[in-house]
Amino acid sequence: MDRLGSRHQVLAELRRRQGEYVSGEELSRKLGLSRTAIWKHIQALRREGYRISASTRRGYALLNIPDCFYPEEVMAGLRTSWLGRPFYYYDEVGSTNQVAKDLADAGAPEGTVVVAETQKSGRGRLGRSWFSPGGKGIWVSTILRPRVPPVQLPQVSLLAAVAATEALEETTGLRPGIKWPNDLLLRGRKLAGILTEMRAEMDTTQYVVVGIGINVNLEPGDFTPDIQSLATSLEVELGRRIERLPLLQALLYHLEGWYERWQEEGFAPVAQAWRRASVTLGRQVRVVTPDKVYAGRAVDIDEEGALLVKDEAGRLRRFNYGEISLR
Ligand code: BTX
Repeated sequence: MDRLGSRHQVLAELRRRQGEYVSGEELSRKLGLSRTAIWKHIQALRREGYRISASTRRGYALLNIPDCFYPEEVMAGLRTSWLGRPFYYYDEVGSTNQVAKDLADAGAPEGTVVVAETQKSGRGRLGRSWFSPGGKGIWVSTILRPRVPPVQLPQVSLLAAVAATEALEETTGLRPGIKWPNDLLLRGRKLAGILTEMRAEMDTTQYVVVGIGINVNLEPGDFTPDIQSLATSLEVELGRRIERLPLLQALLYHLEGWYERWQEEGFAPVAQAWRRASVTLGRQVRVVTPDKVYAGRAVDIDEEGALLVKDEAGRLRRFNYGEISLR
């Protein structure tokens, strides 16, 4: 057994009996390791942020696991059947979407997930950037290989927004509104964003990378001045720290569920859930496209996920992508 493997075994044993003391002798016997080796593993785990009590008489007890996305912690409570396998965890990357795209280009399977504590050049849509400070949010990308033609791919962004809303509601009780196509807002401020990037040829989809960023434990002073008045976080809204691990696990669970449902039943159920969570429909909006700005009332999304906007003259326009502001 290599060093990392035996450290995982020590952790697994302590986790199985979390809060209880397990004697060094018992661990040593069960895992076939010397008492000194066990002590070294305990020290390494403590350096990673695990709170472990050590008593000469009683042994070791796991008191607390760190709020990090260590693969063994994510896997321990993951309710998905395929999403999250394999799971890549980084302390720091440029962009998890870029890492996921490189992996997908190299043949990584559907279900691959990439998570980082910090992104140095996190990306937003249309060449914008996404502020992703260390340990304060969920910065995650997933590789999906849907069996649909590329025209249907914008629907993946909408289903991801629905999944994220449900995961947030399940773990925090908050229910963000979705601004078309996939911004999650609380009190009109951006809590989370979604960036989907794809590789497709003619009418075949190779892969879609769904990148989701959720502001979890950012405090007001953490935001950069340019986004301070536009952005929010769960901590700001709830006035307390939120554990990120169960939220990531819920996010992957709901994303897998909605993705499977979409593949089996098509877009209709996604559209229905999206409409319920939408803060866009029924509102006066301005749609900014590269060549023009259109004003009108957002009336619906169509069967492909495009936004339908009716102007004052009663003309209906359809937008596949673009940027809207709510008025
Ligand atoms: P977006 O283009 O809708 O939003 C980007 C805009 O939002 C920025 O121009 C800025 O005004 C504002 N902004 C930047 N950072 C934040 C933040 N942390 N909270 C609120 N507002 C912010 C939304 O793009 C898509 C974001 C996807 C982010 C994920 S994180 C994991 C994955 N990897 C990656 O590089 N991007 C995705």
